[in-house]
Amino acid sequence: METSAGTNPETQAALDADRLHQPPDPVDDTGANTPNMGGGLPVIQYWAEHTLSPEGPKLWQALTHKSACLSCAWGTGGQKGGFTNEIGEKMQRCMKSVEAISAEIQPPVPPQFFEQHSLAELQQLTSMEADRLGRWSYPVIYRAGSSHYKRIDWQEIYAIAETAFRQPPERVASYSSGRSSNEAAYLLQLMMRTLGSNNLADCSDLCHAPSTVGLKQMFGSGTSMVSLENLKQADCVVLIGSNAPSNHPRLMNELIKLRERGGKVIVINPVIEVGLVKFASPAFPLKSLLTGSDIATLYLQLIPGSDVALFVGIQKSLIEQELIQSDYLAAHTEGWQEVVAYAEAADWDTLTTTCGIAQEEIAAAARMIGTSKAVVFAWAMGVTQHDNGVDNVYSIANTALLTGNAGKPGAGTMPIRGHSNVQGFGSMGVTVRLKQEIQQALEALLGRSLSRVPGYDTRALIEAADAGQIDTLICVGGNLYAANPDLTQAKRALGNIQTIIYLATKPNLGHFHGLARQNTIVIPVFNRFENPHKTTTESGNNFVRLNDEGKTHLQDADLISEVEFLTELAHRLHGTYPVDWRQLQDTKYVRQLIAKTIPGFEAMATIDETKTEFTIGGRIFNEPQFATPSGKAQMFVTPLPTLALPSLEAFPVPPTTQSLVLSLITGRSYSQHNTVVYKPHDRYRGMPHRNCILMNPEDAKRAGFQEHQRVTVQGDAGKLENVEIIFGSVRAGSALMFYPEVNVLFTARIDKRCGTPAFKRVPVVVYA
Ligand SMILES: Nc1nc2c(c(=O)[nH]1)N[C@H]1C(S)=C(S)[C@@H](COP(=O)(O)OP(=O)(O)OC[C@H]3O[C@@H](n4cnc5c(=O)[nH]c(N)nc54)[C@H](O)[C@@H]3O)O[C@H]1N2
Ligand SMILES: Nc1nc2c(c(=O)[nH]1)N[C@H]1C(S)=C(S)[C@@H](COP(=O)(O)OP(=O)(O)OC[C@H]3O[C@@H](n4cnc5c(=O)[nH]c(N)nc54)[C@H](O)[C@@H]3O)O[C@H]1N2
Ligand code: SF4
Ligand SMILES: [Mo]
Repeated sequence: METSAGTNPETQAALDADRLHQPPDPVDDTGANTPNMGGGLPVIQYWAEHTLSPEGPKLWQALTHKSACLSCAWGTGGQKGGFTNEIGEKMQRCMKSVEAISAEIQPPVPPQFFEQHSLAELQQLTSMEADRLGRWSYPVIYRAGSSHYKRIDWQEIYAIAETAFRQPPERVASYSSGRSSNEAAYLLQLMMRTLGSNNLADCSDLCHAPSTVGLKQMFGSGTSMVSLENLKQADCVVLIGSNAPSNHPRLMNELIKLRERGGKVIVINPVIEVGLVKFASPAFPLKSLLTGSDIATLYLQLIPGSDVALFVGIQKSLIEQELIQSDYLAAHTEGWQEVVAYAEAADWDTLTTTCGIAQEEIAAAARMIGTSKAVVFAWAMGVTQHDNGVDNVYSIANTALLTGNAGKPGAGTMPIRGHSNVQGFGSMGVTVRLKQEIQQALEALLGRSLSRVPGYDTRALIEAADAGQIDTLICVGGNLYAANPDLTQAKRALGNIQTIIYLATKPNLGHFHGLARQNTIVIPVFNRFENPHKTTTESGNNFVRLNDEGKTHLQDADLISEVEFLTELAHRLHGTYPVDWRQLQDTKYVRQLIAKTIPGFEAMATIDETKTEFTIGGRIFNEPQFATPSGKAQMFVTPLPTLALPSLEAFPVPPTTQSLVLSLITGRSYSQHNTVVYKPHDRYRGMPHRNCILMNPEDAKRAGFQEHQRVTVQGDAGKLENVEIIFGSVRAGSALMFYPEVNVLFTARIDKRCGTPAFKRVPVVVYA
């Protein structure tokens, strides 16, 4: 096994002896043979090997449990069975779901483990090794000055937590990641806001916040306006900055079906992702599995960070080809004149050199969009993780509006959301941008106003902690440490916080590196299919799932549900104000409270009886009547980005003959879930281990590098050494590496309107 951080041999031996739960590897580990399509037989092989292995029965139990898939926000599973999508179609579970469940059904971390392994040893672990330690199954504490994590009992946990949360509300904060339930999310924000704190940082700050902010301003609603039914009526999909074959595999079924009915797919991505060219879906065993289905009709391999220039170019071409819908614009939008004027005035040379796409190709894309009947614009992190992420979103939605593709069936804007319940967290009020309606409802519940002190989003939280302004932090899931840019700062910042409480299912790097100044507590929690009570979640398409209660496979374990922990802590802090917190341990009452205070969730009040999963009201627009005060969509001019990279002199590198400044895309391999690595290699991109840089062969040639040469990659915050060069189809001038490891390299710029870091265009120098 390749380990980039170089685990010391002793730790490695101890860990191996303890049991590294390593499921059989279905694919070629060398990464040498890259497939010519995404999906395909390796996926079936993975399914077969896992479901027939000793873990098989547990896996099937989880797969068939009536709950939403843990992995992505496409939202497969729920009351109609684990394999069913939102409109009742079967066979919708993908391999990523199996991957996620396999990690959850690992054996527990053994009872004596933390006595035998010091923190120093644990800090040597890679992400994958940390995950493979097993499931957290009893609570532990790390006290400053100690060498080991130690078991702790519940009385002491509550005593420490209660004291910690009695600090001034501005100095208390939470962070959350979108895997927990709506009920846990709702309780978290209610507990925090009752304390007087708005510090509700969430992983969405690092993710789709630009979509939420941009779409809310334009349409009055920050989520997708497209339902799954609607997507089925589209005859064109523009897929921007998304690696859906890996991160939202079931979206690929929809693209295959769209192509089969004669529709078109325009892919906009600086990397040629093999699965976006051709994808073989197990859902179409005869038609597609062996030969693969064509996905992209047109693939625009733009320069990273230049999406605004490309979309203004498309707008300009739509105007030139007389394909804009002036009647629609006049009737249903505001601000369109400025957007049209800006595109008209833009200079073709500037547009094409900024985005690196020829005018003819831009014109072809415009023609496809302008002549299709119903176009869906879908996007993910390639759009949002930039310092102009909100502009990217505006420019896409402007293009939708110019062609009348918002507010009709089969068309609209569709951010492809990340974590399986990240959108639910936002809906429940876990956000620093609380909707006014929710604020009013909560103020009525509390009988007083909420604090007006603005809350810290994720980056602001790290900055505040770095400045010594945070005493207490509760993390409901996630890996705050490794998800952030500049890991040195993240570690230092967390180290300034007196008390950190992590609620988690599995160990991750954050539990060993993100340590508090005084006490770090890790509380083991049930996952979605194990909770002793019902929960709900929300998909990226605004569909609310009801998840049945379940059981854990962990024997003699001391786990708690997130809901139980949060209500007990809130009870100790707030008594019975403004609600009887302990009564809320029956989650039915939380759902009733949600129905009363969260707009669009009225059906939640009776979901326990009706078992009817539902689409949230007021979000899917089938008519061009939007949720803005005027009912019209608001359009905004999007300034073109300036994409110059710093020169070599800006980096602290030794004099060298061979070097190259590149813009680095950081993202996910085909075998990881965010900061959690499942397999070291990425077979679809031909990267045999984590410590690789995917580079354009022309760039390499220019700097005199060979493939497989080992180089140093240096950013403004740190460097990674011994990085192997792998040639791939990445746009010249850019390169790709994997997070979380790559987060040591840089301090990211952020888009100030939403706090989201520019993870996708990181200036680095590569040198021999
Ligand atoms: N299996 C699996 N599923 C997941 C996750 C996971 O880690 N593993 N994570 C979940 C989460 S939280 C999220 S947010 C999503 C992430 O899903 P994605 O957004 O698909 O994930 P990324 O790996 O960040 O890939 C972003 C894509 O954007 C492209 N890109 C980079 N820069 C640019 C640019 O400037 N412009 C354009 N147009 N494209 C660009 C990259 O080449 C890449 O193909 O997936 C969710 N689902
Ligand atoms: N360089 C770079 N950095 C990035 C990104 C990037 O593309 N590039 N992407 C960003 C994005 S889009 C995101 S969303 C963030 C992700 O950031 P996070 O959401 O903070 O990180 P995850 O790795 O998803 O968190 C995984 C951990 O969640 C815990 N967990 C899993 N299920 C549950 C549960 O049911 N309950 C509880 N309590 N805990 C659970 C487990 O302990 C697991 O180890 O990373 C961001 N960071
Ligand atoms: S597409 Fe997403 S939600 Fe559906 S099964 Fe796959 S990982 Fe789960
Ligand atoms: Mo995300």
